Amino acid sequence: MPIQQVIVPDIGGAEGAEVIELLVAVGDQVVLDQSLIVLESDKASMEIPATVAGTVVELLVAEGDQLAEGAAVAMIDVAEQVADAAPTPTPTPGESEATAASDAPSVDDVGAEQKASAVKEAPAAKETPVVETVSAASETPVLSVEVADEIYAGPAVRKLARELGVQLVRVDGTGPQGRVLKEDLQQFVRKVIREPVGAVTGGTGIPSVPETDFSKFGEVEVTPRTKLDKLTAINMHRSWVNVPHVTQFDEADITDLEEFRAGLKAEAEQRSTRITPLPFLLKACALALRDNPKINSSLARSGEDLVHKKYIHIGVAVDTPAGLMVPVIRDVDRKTIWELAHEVAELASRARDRKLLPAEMQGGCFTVSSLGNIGGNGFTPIVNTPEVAILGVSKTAIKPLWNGAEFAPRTMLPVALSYDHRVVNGGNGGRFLTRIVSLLGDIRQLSL
Ligand code: CAO
Repeated sequence: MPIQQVIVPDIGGAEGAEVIELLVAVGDQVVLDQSLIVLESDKASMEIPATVAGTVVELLVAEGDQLAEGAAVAMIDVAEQVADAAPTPTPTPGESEATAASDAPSVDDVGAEQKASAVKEAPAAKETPVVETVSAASETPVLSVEVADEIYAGPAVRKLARELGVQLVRVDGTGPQGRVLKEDLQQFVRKVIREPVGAVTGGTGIPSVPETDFSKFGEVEVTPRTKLDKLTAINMHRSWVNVPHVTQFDEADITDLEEFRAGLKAEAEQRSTRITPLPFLLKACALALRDNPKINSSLARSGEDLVHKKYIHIGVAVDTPAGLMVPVIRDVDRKTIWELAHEVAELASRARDRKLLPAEMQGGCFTVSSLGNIGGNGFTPIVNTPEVAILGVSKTAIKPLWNGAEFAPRTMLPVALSYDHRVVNGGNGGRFLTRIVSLLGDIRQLSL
């Protein structure tokens, strides 16, 4: 019978990939595509498959060897009857190790047993591709999987999965045809370890995003994220996955406010400050919070109670070179527009210089995120938990507004209110936003 050499195929240019595991020994029978060895480069681990079915007559590598594309791996005495039965796609044969008894057989073990018999009855495998099958009809399932589900993974990965107690059905495979690779398993375990206990209470959980090697597609540069960026990401993610968000949109006619503000410029200079629409917005929010106490509350952790705050502290999102910071202005309802203007400028400047104290970023009841100076006509801000609502402010535009007799040019400010729908219902949100719009449209009310 002809003897054929198996070589390392194209492994994406990896040089010096190390042999970390031998999956077969001399004398073993192998089927087409059965993994022979596992290579690990600095980027990935990969299993090198048999290119023919037959008997391994010589292994040309040892653990620890460094291989590149074209290196000889093994000599296989080709067995015609097995080669004929070679299944496609990528089979994952189970051998003795895959069927090793465990106290509680897992879905993987069940599949491995099925494959072990598939190897023995190789000719029949042509009709039935040799892949792991999790079936509701299986006699010893440990997962309540309702549908048949194919799992592709090599023996080394299966062995590791068994050692770690991971059911492969739960791991997203990123290899060819969804094959589960060693790094998929590692990624899965890392994710599970990071997940807070009890985070997933139902449904299917949050599927992970597979890792992408962007350098495969072009030049890339990797830079470390700032601590602040990473913290913001954690907070955003926490809010996004815990809070059912609803966002309502409106526009405030701030023509009169803008006229009034223009008239304050000289006084602002005298006071060595600037006056933007933001202090007016803060004041309007404070009054609207006072009138709508539900928006000024937080959900108790148990979910049983609402915590009503008798104070009105508002956070202001500040865009800084290091990332997003949210200093909190205390007792906004008791401060004048000048005091608020001064405090916003002072806190924003210290945020940009990274001079804020932790206490100055705590205790907020509500947040205002103004992108007005940057642009856009609307966005959906993410609630800054444990607060229950946030106001997103966009750029003003002059628009024609019907005044009952004619269209008149008015300065319109787009506002968007996102809220936690576990606490705030549409009526609460609608009344609150309408109040803000009405206060901004009639600045006389702001002083009341
Ligand atoms: N429409 C049009 N112009 C606006 C505006 C609006 N809605 N809001 C502010 N402006 C104007 C200001 O009036 C000012 O112009 P003048 O000096 O001519 O009056 C100019 O834009 C610059 O304002 P500013 O940004 O310096 O001051 P501010 O009080 O409006 O905002 C601050 C302060 C700290 C909120 C802001 O600088 C900032 O960092 N915004 C970004 C917030 C952010 O990133 N949010 C997203 C969070 S989620 O990723």
